Amino acid sequence: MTVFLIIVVVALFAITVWQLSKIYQLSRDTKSIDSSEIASDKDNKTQGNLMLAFGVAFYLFMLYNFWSFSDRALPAASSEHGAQWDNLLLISVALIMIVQVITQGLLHYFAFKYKGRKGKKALFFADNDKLEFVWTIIPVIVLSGLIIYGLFTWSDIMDIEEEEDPLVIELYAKQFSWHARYAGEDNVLGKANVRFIEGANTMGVDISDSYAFDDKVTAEIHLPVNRPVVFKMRSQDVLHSAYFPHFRAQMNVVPGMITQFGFTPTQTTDEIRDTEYMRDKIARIKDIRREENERLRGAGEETLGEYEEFDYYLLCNKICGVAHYNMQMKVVVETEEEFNEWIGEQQEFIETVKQLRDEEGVAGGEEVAQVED
Ligand SMILES: [Cu+2]
Repeated sequence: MTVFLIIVVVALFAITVWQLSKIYQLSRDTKSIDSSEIASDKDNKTQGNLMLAFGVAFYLFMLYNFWSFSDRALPAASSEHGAQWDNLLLISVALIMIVQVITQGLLHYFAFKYKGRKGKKALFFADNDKLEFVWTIIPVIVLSGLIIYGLFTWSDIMDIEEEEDPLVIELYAKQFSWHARYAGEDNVLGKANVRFIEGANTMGVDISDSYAFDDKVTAEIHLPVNRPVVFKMRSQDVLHSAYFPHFRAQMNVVPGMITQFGFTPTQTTDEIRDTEYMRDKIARIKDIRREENERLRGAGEETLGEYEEFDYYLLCNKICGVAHYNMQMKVVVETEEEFNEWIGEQQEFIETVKQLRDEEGVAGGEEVAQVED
């Protein structure tokens, strides 16, 4: 790689020297200019037509992409703030599109219309205050509007109101998996630090902190619908990013600090499975799988399993290493009763503490027993 870069740098340097020497030569002797290097009317016409053709092709390609890939877009948000986020994105993209279509369109059209012609001179004027005012003030107003709107939306989304009694869950990231820790009955997470990682205590929870005893470490995230949830995120090793696409939530997970993001899920897993969008999508995935399986069977290779149903997922959205793509955790949004039933079945961290103390043979049993009462 380094050798390749050195070769590229040397080559670029050689080209620069060659070009410079050419310019030097041209500037010294105007009579020596080869007339084949000066654009003729025919060249200009070709270039002008190409510019117009490229502009048209560009927009046709854009329309084609909208047409054929719009069904790949995410479905309506499954969280309370998601609609706000979608609106912000839609308005930003719409504005960018309008400006883009106008400016790019004019660029190509003008390049075609005002192509060079023999004897034709460009109009020269040094400056135009009115024009400069217009092209400065319009972007200023539009961008300020967008930024202020974005800031309000951001603070609305990031503001977690404690009085809404959010469910507290820790997300613990490491190469290449997620773990979740529910704060338990007291809804307060026990302290944790990577230095405490030992045996079954894979998340480094402080086993001397009594707040940790009722915490529950789980392999899936279950969320009761319509209840605010706050995720407190820690990383064991490198930078990860907790990404819940269907809830429009994403936050970096940074080693050495706790980051957080809160949202309120508004649609249960069962409800989203029952939407038209999801039924179409699943049918499409099943079709692709069926074709692929037929191909694999024909080639005598092992087939893929049957695709079952849609599930929400927590993904990692930072390229954190070789198995980054596989860093995911299932998220189930369910009714409060279903959630209570599920969380009731999860093991409390006190069990892990007991196990660790048994293994160590440390005389900590009494203290643990007290906390249990
Ligand atoms: Cu990751």
